Amino acid sequence: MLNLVLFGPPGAGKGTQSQKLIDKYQLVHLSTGDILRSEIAQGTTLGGEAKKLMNQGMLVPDEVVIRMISNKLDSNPNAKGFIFDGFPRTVAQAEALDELLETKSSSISGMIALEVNDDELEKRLLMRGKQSGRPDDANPEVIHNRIVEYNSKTTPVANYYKEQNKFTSINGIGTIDEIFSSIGNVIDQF
Ligand code: B4P
Repeated sequence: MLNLVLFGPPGAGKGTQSQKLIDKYQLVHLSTGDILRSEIAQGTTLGGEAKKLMNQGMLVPDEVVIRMISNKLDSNPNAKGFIFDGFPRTVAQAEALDELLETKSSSISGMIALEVNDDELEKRLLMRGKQSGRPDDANPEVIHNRIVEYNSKTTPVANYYKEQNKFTSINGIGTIDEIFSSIGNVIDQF
């Protein structure tokens, strides 16, 4: 099984690259951001709670996203593998993911981190905010909060995978196809 963690700050291009990766490798795409936005759109209780936090640029509680991922793993028993996009975002989520995969006699193949500087991130997210109307992309203060959350809670997740020799970082600036090709080169080494 190919189980890939796509990592990087908000706006690094995880969602963009995931779309291309699922086509090429026939993996199941698990984006916690997409699942949460779908809960919000459906007006569920979980969506209502998540909306308040997401609109401030804060992370949703670990137990909520871990339960969501656990359900998705259970509902795809015949998957060739998974792309974890935007998850894990904390060390507790990374530990829980290892435990969930172990119960399925599987494990993470590797983490690929997209490196993009803060100025470029802000530019991309504000641009998307104008086109998509995503409230967390429309406001520079919220974008700043997301980057702060990333630096304090999510960056340590990279060390978790470095300690397991499963971490590779690549340049996330360039054309979408150039970055996709760099990711493919890393996957070929797994
Ligand atoms: P996410 O939905 O995961 O989104 P993201 O980090 O904003 O974006 P991503 O990196 O996928 O960027 P994209 O490809 O779209 O998170 C949203 C919120 O959900 C979080 O803030 C948090 O509140 C909550 N959440 C989600 N998961 C959670 C978890 N596990 N635990 C707790 N809370 C969680 O690209 C962005 C833009 O850049 C696009 O407009 C794209 O067109 C552009 N772009 C992409 N590649 C480019 C390139 N090479 N050059 C130029 N532009 C590019």
